[in-house]
Amino acid sequence: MKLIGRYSSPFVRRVAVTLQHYKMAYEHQSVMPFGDGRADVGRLNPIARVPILQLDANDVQGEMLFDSAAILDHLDEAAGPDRALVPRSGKSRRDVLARLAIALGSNEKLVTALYERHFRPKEIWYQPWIDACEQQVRDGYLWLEDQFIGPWFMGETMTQADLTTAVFWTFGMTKRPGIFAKLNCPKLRALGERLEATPAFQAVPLETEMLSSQLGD
Ligand SMILES: N[C@@H](CCC(=O)N[C@@H](CS)C(=O)NCC(=O)O)C(=O)O
Repeated sequence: MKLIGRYSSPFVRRVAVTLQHYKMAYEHQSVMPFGDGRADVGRLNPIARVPILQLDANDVQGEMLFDSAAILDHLDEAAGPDRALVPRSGKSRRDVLARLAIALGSNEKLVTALYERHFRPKEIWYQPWIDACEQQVRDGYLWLEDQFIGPWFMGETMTQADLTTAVFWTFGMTKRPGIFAKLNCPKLRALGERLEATPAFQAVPLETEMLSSQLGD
């Protein structure tokens, strides 16, 4: 398998950490969907987005999977129901998917605001739109904090909700410490610190990229 996309992307990184967690071997092509990398990514994904997972088992040679959720769905299937980080059915599955939806949505709003701040000259940033996106980020994480049972999100068992939220928390703290350091989310903060210290996370350090340096706090 080959994972395409730089570990600066939280969507790529959650796939990579999951691969590490499942102890699945993979190659990594660290490429950004911006600048010089855009054409390379566009040759693989029609909308030039990462992550992409290129499969290589005999029956699926060369098949490309797009979008972190679809990729993780495939990895869960390959891991088997006993190891899968998303329960197979029922209320426990719905609960994990609900938390993932809010984590993903919050992270997408953060990325939307980052793009506005990065790609538009500062003089024409549309601040009401940035403020609205960042409020959705805060509301999403506060909801997640409220849902956290402990010691894991759903209680006794670690799920993809834990892994993804920890990856996104680290991304948020890195990109917008001015927002994340002020969020009253002690459980999410502790979750992030705990998981970042584990081998699966340590094997996939957050890579830096151009978006980070120009954004202030
Ligand atoms: N829903 C997608 C989001 C992926 C995404 O937004 N990737 C970003 C990198 S963080 C990207 O490729 N952006 C380029 C673009 O959208 O043009 C997923 O979960 O994989």
